Amino acid sequence: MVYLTRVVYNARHLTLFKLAGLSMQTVQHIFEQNKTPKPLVAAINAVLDASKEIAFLLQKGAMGGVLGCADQENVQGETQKKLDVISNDLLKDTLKACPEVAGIASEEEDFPVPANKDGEFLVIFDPLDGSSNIDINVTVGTIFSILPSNGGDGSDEKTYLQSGRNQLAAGYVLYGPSTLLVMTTGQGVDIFTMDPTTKEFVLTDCQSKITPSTQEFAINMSNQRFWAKPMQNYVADLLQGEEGKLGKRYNMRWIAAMVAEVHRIISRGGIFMYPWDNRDPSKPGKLRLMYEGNPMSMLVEQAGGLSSNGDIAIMDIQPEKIHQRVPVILGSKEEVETALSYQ
Ligand code: AFP
Repeated sequence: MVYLTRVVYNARHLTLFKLAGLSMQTVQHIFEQNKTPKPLVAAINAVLDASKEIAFLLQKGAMGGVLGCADQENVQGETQKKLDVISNDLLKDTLKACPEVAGIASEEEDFPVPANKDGEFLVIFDPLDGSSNIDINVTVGTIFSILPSNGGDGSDEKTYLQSGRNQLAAGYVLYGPSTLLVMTTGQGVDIFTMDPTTKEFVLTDCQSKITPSTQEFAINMSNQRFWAKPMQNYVADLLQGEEGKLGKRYNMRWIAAMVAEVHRIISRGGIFMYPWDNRDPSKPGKLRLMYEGNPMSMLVEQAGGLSSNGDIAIMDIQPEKIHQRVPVILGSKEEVETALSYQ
């Protein structure tokens, strides 16, 4: 009976795809179509293999015994969730086993980890972004960025300190009601949905574009008093709606997972901000440049949006440290331009 339901469901699923003008193209078809170099495909596939395991563990939830805290902190002093540690280990082990990968850097690793001496790529990732959402069964995601190793040693932090413009691929796997892969190799942004029966990522939206204007913003309003004056003024004008100088009514969203906020913006437009604030002078913003700011900026720019630290494009920043923090303003082009006009 279950089998029959599945057959009927899959037949209907295929029909829907045909109706939408999309054939059942897997991510591997798209790699071939885009002529993505084979070594890069191997590195991306390693990330995808690990992410499928992570998706499986997340689906098991409390039954898998993986919820809750790990009784340890990462290099940034944040309490790690068990799934932060497990996801990091899954990605680390899978990437180390991939000969094309020279080294990895992760939010959950104090220092870069060398992998293979002749590897062509450095893979930088946030294994589980938005991990405070895990225990409440809300969306989280794996964010990744792939840089050339330039023959460098995967253990040397300096080899990783390349601007976001050097990224060869960037993307995220979103673990929500469905598991999605949103990725770019510099030829636009494609969205794939993981078929729960075959575990294949199937193309469900190609060449996604962010609408240039929006009436939706995302910011953690509880930090308002810590922001710089220009950001306070901009958000005050957003709140004024049609009665203020921006002349339109805005809605607000906050999921506490950048990966989900960026996905909403790619899907229907919006602006996301985690601006500079004065809570801790050693942290100019909460988000991390190398594994949050840069990969998300590549996706946003490839989808026609803008991404800035309030001063310059995030991908133009020359990184100084692997765990460097960065203020972030990104999303619909016109709205980001408006926000930047206040700075
Ligand atoms: P965690 O992965 O540690 O939960 O942090 C998520 C995040 O880096 C980013 O994804 C969110 O946009 C932001 O932090 C949420 O921060 P708040 O705690 O201020 O809501």
